[in-house]
Amino acid sequence: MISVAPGIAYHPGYWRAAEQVALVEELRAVLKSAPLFTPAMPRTGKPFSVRMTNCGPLGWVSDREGYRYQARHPLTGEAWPAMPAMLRDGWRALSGYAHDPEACLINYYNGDAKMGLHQDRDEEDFDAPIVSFSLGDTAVFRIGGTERGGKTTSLKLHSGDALVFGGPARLVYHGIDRIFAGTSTLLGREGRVNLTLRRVTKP
Ligand code: MD3
Ligand code: FE
Repeated sequence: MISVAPGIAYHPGYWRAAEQVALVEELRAVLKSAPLFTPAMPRTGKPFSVRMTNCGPLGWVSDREGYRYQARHPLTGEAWPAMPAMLRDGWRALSGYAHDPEACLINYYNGDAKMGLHQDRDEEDFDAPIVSFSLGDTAVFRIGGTERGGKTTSLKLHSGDALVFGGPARLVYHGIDRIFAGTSTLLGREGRVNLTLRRVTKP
């Protein structure tokens, strides 16, 4: 484990190759019942370049009405599928938090997708960390401080890496600058999947 900054723990290669394959199999089953959707920016309705879905009791969505967590898929109206046990176990191993996650946001980046610098502040519980897992193509991840416009650093994230953001890092600005398409064969096509495990409500 590498401490990148206070509250940020980096676990390069947390998942072995065979575990990554098993995770992708679990995710294919999740996507069958909860297909990827294209979120839109609040007010403007501008589509994200990243497509998303969720598993677990709650899921994060964004549309013209705003950002929020909800119990159902915005297109199918069905409850989100259960969180795979592997992910829950990863949370238990890495989070240092006594309660299980309620949401796993699944982001899919094609080779052109990116995510602008933002804070994650739609959760009630900022005491719980956020645990992130990367699968597929390598990405350039950018991390700043808790104020917009502060200095930033970047980190390349590879398939199998885990990151934990807690305490003083829970509200840092972060984003994805670019994907290096074709750097991994894990997904059987170009692109990157990022999983973020979140506690939404206070236990
Ligand atoms: C630091 N996802 O879904 S993961 C997101 O790679 C998001 O898809 C990026 O930002 C991705 O909101 C980055 C790393 C990450 C996730 C959530 C955080 C870092 C974080 C929340 C607070 C602080
Ligand atoms: Fe985020």
